Amino acid sequence: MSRQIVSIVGGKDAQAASTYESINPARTGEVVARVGLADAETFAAACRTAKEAQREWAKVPAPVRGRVIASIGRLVEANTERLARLVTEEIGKPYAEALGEVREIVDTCDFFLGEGRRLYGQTVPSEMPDKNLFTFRNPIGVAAVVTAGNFPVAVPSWYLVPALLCGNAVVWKPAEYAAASAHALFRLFTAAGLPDGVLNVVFAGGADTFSGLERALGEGTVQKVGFTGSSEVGRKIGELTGRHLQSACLELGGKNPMVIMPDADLDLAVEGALFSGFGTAGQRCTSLGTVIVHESVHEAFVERFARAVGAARIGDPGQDVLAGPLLDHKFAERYEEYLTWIEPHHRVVTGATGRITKDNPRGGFDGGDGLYYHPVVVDGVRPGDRLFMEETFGPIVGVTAFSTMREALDLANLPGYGLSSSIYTTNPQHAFRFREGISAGMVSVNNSTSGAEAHLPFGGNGKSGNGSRQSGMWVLDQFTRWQAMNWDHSGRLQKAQMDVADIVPDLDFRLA
Ligand code: UN1
Repeated sequence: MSRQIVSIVGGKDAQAASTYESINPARTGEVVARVGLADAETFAAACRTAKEAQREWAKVPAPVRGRVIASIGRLVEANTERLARLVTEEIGKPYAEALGEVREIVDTCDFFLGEGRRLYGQTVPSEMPDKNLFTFRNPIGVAAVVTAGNFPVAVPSWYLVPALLCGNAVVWKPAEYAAASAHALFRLFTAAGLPDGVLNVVFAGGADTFSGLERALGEGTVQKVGFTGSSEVGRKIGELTGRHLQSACLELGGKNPMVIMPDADLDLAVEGALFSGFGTAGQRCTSLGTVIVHESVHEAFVERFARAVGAARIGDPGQDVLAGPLLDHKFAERYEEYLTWIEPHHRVVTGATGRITKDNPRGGFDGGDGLYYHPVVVDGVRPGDRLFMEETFGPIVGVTAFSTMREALDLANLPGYGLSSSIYTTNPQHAFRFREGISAGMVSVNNSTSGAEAHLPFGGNGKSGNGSRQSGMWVLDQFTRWQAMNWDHSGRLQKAQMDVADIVPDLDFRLA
């Protein structure tokens, strides 16, 4: 049975200008939800509503806001299976991973419910007597949050939970193709008792969202933009916010490298590459892009990796599979374009490529009408190749060889992204050299490029972002602004830098 959903602004259903059908990518004939899409004005109006609501929400003591976050965590936990099943149905994420995704929301709530009793400011000594200095974290106001649908509930919670805890209101624009999952999460948040207008959800197309955001920034109703998506759109959002002297928290693409040293445990590396590259059908921003393997173990690695990929289960995401279908038609089309980047000097070591169909099956699996694709490993990629340089969201991994650590690092950094990375080695010196030299915001040692824990700083450099970090205590700097206060109780005007006591040292003193 398909759902009908629309945007919710100030606690009320908002007008839709058009309808979008969110489908089940494992059975494309099935409509999961009919989604009413709003126009730019509705987006801007939601930001005005949020601005109004934020004034009162900021007055709620932070520990009480923390209790609301605690309730959100409990509600999500109590609805784990339903929410995970919906995620599987709507974007084809294998159920075990969908459960993990829901767990990530609970973890985020667990972390931030306590932050309600901290949100520490500082007391700082003054350079003058009878004067006290303090710092306070103030909420920023309204955050407009635009999220992708590959993590339709966990990644949004990384923005929503800390933003709300810090006393901000939020206008959230989820991906249309994951709208039902987003709508369910929205309802769990509001069931925790958030006042109307503090959290609003607006379903809208990209162009309407952009012009709605432009209008809202012009009206002064948005003080922070959170965006998870492509580097191309991230650049535009960065430009737009910059023009309005606002900053964006950008979590963009990745071309995440995995370096395999000659001393690595090769079987462990194969297992890591398999999950990094083809778990979630390669559709994480942290998915593996290129394996950079030492020439002495290159052949052995490629042979074992191809074998592991061949044995992996692709299929119904409700079953125990490594990967299900691609997220949506748009992603399938884009992925087919990436396959055209395979060049004559490349060697596909995994057999068939393209969509899994009756004429192009994977063993006994013909894919039905699902958006299933063969996992592909391409050996021999090199600098300059599009496959080597650009993000290829989907189940395709490149392999290249190196001889020295310096060369491995140069290859790993060359594409200019900098989100996640991984090294397989048994030598601590290699691990630390790699950490120092890699441009990525996140480094794994003997582990997958994906699967960051919810309380470490998450974010990238270069084409992967603008240096912003989500998660843990680090994200507090995105959703609060520091305010410095000084209080002089001396009863006279003491001038900073001028009325300061001076203790005169004897700088000519030397030990005999
Ligand atoms: C994303 O794909 O946008 O680290 C986020 C990971 C997950 C989050 C991925 N915890 O792979």
